[in-house]
Amino acid sequence: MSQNTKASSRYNGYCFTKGKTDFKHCQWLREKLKSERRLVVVAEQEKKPPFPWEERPKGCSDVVWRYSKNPIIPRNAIPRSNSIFNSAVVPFKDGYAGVFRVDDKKRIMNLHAGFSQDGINWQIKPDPIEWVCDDPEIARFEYRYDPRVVWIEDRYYITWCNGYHGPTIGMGYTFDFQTFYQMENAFLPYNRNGVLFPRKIHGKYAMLSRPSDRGHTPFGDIFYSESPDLIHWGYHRFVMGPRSGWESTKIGAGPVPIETPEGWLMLYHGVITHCNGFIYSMGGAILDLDYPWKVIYRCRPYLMTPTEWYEQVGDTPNVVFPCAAILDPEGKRLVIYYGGADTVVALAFAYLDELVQFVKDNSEL
Ligand code: BMA
Repeated sequence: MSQNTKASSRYNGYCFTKGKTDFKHCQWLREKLKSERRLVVVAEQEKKPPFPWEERPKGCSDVVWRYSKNPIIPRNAIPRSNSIFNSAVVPFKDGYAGVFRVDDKKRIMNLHAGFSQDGINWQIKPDPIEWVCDDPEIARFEYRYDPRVVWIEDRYYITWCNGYHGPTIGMGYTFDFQTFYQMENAFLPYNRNGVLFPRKIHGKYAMLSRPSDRGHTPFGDIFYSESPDLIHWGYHRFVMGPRSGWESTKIGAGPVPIETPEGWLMLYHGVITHCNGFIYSMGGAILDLDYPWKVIYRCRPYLMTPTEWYEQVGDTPNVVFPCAAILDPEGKRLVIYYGGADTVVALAFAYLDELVQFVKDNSEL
């Protein structure tokens, strides 16, 4: 991957100095590019895409609020889809790109690439991603779902729940959202909700995951693991587990953790078992920047629970399942992409500083 593309993508929204939510590092990068006479690239970077955003509605006091035109992606957005949900997007070139969970009309779960100018109106490719992979054992398809996407160093990495004799964490990467390369599965089955951190920690790649079972898993804790090469994983550490109320059955990491001065903001899903089944809500915690298995704050109330028709009615009622969050170029506004009722994709918004403060003010460890 060329330095040019690397620089451009870093500038486009995922760039922080250690422990600070600002863009000083990017400023530095910009100056460096200028001095290296790669001004064309800098000019390109300045074509910032519109940020998907809507202000908090009047009278609403929630720290996270929903987009008034939700859902943004209906279940039938492409001819083959039964449902499109639990999907991940990132800033890309002068717009956005993403990897979408599409369950087709045979009810096969697979991943599709998609593109958008504004982060709200999406064109999803009609056919699933075909992965380039040298090893037929790994390339063999069972199912793929619940992707996360993150820019690390020089490319976009994708993690997802991959069928390999049961669910485990599949991994791959792309430079351009056209050609996708599949890597080794990160862990043994059974595991779900593999979420990479956006930078190395102590010189190692880092991932959150949720060991599980073959079925609808009535348990689940979040663990942290490290790797020198994104293939061999170890140094496994317990992060946190379920606790009473809305997160009493199981929990799992959601979007890629967001680096803030207070620590890594981890949005996650928590599940309670009701008479009618599971209810999936979204919660928030802040993890230590250097030792992310140490939980510094954990918000006691949920941040969002299914209350709207597109969260309560669908193939699986009562599901809010966040898989991506993008911070605006100023590091202030956050847009969260989540699946509604295992059927559609929806948006929610928050101010990062308010959200961090809310998690702190309402924290119980
Ligand atoms: C989990 C996963 C998610 C899904 C959720 C609610 O186990 O299968 O894809 O959104 O259940 O059904």
